Amino acid sequence: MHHLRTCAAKLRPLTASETIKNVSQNRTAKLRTFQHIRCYSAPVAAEPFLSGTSSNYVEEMYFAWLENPRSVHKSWDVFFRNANSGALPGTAYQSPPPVGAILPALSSSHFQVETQPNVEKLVEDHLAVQSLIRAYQIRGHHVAQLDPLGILDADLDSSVPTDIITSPEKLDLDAFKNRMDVLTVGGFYGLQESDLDKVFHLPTTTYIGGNETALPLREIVRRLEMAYCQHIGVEFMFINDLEQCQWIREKFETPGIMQFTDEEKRTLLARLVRSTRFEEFLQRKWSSEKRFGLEGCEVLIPALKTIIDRSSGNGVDYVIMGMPHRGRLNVLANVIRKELEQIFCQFDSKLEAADEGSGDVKYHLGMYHRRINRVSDRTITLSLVANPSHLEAVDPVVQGKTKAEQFYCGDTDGKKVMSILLHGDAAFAGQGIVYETFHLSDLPSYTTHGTIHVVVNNQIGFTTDPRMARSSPYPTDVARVVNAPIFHVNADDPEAVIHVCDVAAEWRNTFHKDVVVDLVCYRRSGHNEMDEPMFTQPLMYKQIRKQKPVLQKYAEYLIADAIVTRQEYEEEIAKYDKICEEAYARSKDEKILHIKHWLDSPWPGFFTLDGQPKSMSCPSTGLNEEDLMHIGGVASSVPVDNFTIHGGLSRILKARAEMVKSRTVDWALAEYMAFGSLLKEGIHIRLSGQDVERGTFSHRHHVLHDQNVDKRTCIPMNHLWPNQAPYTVCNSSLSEYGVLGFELGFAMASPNALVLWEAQFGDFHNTAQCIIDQFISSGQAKWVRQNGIVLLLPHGMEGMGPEHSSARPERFLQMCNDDPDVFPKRTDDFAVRQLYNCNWIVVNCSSPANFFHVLRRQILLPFRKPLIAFTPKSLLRHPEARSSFDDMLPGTHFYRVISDDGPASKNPENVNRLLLCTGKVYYDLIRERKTRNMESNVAITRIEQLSPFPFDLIEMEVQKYPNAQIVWCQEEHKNQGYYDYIKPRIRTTINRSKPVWYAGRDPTSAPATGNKAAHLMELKRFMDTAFNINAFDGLV
Ligand SMILES: Cc1ncc(C[n+]2csc(CCOP(=O)(O)OP(=O)(O)O)c2C)c(N)n1
Repeated sequence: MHHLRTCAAKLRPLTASETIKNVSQNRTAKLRTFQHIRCYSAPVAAEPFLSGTSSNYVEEMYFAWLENPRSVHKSWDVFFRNANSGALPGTAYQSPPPVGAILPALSSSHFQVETQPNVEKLVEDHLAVQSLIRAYQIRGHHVAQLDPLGILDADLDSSVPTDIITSPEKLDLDAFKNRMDVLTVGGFYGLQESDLDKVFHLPTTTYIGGNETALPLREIVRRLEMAYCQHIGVEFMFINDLEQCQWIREKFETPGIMQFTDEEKRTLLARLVRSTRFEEFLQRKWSSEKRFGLEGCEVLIPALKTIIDRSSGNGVDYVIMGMPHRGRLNVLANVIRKELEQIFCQFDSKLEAADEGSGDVKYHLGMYHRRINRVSDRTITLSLVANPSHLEAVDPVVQGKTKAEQFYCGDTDGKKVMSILLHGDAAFAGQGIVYETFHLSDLPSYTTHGTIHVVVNNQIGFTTDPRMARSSPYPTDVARVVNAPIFHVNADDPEAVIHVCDVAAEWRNTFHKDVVVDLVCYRRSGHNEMDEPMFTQPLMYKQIRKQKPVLQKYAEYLIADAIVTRQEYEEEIAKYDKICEEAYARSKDEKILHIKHWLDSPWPGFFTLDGQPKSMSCPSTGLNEEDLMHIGGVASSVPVDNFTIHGGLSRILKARAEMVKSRTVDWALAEYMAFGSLLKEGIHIRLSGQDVERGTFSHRHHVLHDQNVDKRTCIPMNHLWPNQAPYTVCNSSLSEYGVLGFELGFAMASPNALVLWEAQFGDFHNTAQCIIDQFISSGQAKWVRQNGIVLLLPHGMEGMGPEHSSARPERFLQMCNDDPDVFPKRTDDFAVRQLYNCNWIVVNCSSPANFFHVLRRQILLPFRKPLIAFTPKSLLRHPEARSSFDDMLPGTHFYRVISDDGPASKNPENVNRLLLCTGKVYYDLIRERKTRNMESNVAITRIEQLSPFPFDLIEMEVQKYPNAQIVWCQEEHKNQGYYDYIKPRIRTTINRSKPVWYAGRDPTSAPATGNKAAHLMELKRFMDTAFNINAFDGLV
């Protein structure tokens, strides 16, 4: 009963997405017919034929029958035919004809089919065997011999699945015979020892038969053991695509599939020699240096090389890689092929840095190298992306860069550019960013068409045992969410590793989907070479000490098989050692460390030959009237025919048209103008984030949706100019860490693109803090790598409560590198030079025109810096937050500071208070000033560019109002917002000649009150202080 219910559940009608994705049209139609006619709620008694039958088996048979009705037993054929033609429950089954007639295929087999008078038993046994085959396919990996040390279970579970006829010591094939004893007590599926020599027909869902369509059970089990329970554990049966499952089965089940030529074996040995001897060389020369060696997973190098060789052979010409510390030097030397002397000289502490950068070369800097792949004989570019210590943080960055490189070379399906991500087992399981990155893998605007993930699963994380480090059986289980096949492999079996890597590369080439190679290995030393692992892993390390290195094992095997001689092997070692020694000698001549040689993404032609900006000026960011009008026209229309937009949107577009007519822009239109004009100049624009297409606040509407045709959309921005650059606007998954990392990577690839990430609300940026801290704010200082990414962070205290209010400007400002106590050198190019020297630019614009200019400036600057822009919410619709075309015409530019131009500025000596502020609070202040009739004695100056701080302009402002008290006004709480950043800089500007007073909310822990009345009360108090001329009397 239970079985049939499960069966019924499994044969449920497929959901729409399942049917589209997973089943061919044909099969879907049949399935639906079948589903429609069958009544699964029928009691099991209605189908006595099925009682006790494995539900999996029925499903399997059904799929096999759909593929080819002849592939199943005749009785099943009759059953499914009857069912499909509408037979009532209980009437579909017909007794099968005698065995001689029903198994014609078997008679041609060289195995003897035993006469079986009991047909029911025959059917049952076939069901059992087929269930057994499926059990191996699903659960065989749980018993595969994956741990080279033989002490841990890769799935953290020592038990053997009850339905698999096996026991853990299966490597010894002689012992295997004894294990068939298990059958004597009856296997899970009811098979007996006496069944071992019976011949069974093989279903279409297995390839173990090779050319045979039937095999004795003994042989079936042996072949299943060979395919699934040796040194490779294949996890794939969760994939709900029959074609993909069949493809994998074929790659691992086909008898003799894992065969290598002698030449391939010698290449593999030579690669292991390089990998192993490289680590040994470093150990000999720098025995007290950390190098996060690869010992215990030396096979990683041949593994990666196999993936690259095979992918290159399939047409890939650019591979972008991201990896952690473990084995990084070895990968640089032997996969990317960075000159060895350049690596060795990093160990010289006396090496002088030729350029900025913190000299963090060995474990973090990137690399870019083009060379000929000797196996495919094609040119290949390899890039290793610079990464911080923060494990896995580089994953989305690599994906973004890969996407960008694909985009720029028109590689729409990932045939030319691909990524490889390397992981440690503990980090892969523990870091949430891995999950976030996987979730980008199949999204149209984020997919890189398949990433090959390689896990260096040394079964330990720093000192932590995997049993304390994860709750999932394998460290790789996260990959299951995207239906990526996972190939676990014992890293001490190099040929198994190579086979798996070959299959992984072929998988990507065939299906363009992610795949995981889990190299189950060990770590010969501690976390680094100075670390004592026996403190915490005594037993494991006792075993490791006894462990023969994989090179030695493989060499002995090849020598015994006469594939190489001992002498050849020793010569190979001597040859590589000599290469290392010679490079070592050359490395002594390296006196200067050029970090610029370690760039993962060079921008050819953007800088001068010695890496400097081509100028130290920025042209006007203004635009001619005609272009403004044209962009405005497109922004307020639907540029395609027969396209029905929503009535509300029609009104919005109409209002835009009115604005254009009156030569004004609001925030959304200013952004449109900036984007549209850059597109004309050939600058690609990519705006990504949650709901950015419409805009969280429904102000943007960059993608129009036809109200009558499902999924018909129009992006007017792509209809602006005949030869414009493309505009990409994409709603992202609900991830900040992953998506911001991705966009940062996208922005890395080219300086000629404006890449923007918008947070839904600014406060959400902190779930991407790692990308902000480790890459955006410090990337250039650490890795000499510029990046012009723009962060749009909606910010503002609008009584919405502690969430959604603050984008935490204080955090960004605290990370700015400008010195609060030093007025920068006054030069003619002061403003641009300041930008050149800063780590990022922080702005809070108060007018649409200024926002327009700052966006355009990002591209017109002769260098790239990240831009952090706090963007408004209520100002999006504020009637006063509008700008005239006049403020955007040629000759206009971004204002770092906007001075008061009202009555106060006409008689500055009469001004007794200068209010300095930034962003939206300006509108509250001017309204209040007007209400209080203080327009002639209170001047209000806006600081639009907070960092780098406009020391020069603030100096002028202060000097202009000699009799004024200086008050910094902000709506944020005192310990938040801008005050702590602004105050010391104003003090430096005025040479500490006056106090800088504060008007705003008191310090608090939460960014805002949750009570609207309290919010308004705070605002009133703030205004009272700002406009009370005596507020600071008596205070010093
Ligand atoms: C996000 C993050 N947290 C903590 C660390 C500190 N850390 C460095 S290596 C390491 C262990 C990593 O284990 P695993 O991922 O298995 O890689 P392995 O070193 O074993 O190759 C830890 C916890 C880090 N680098 N990054």
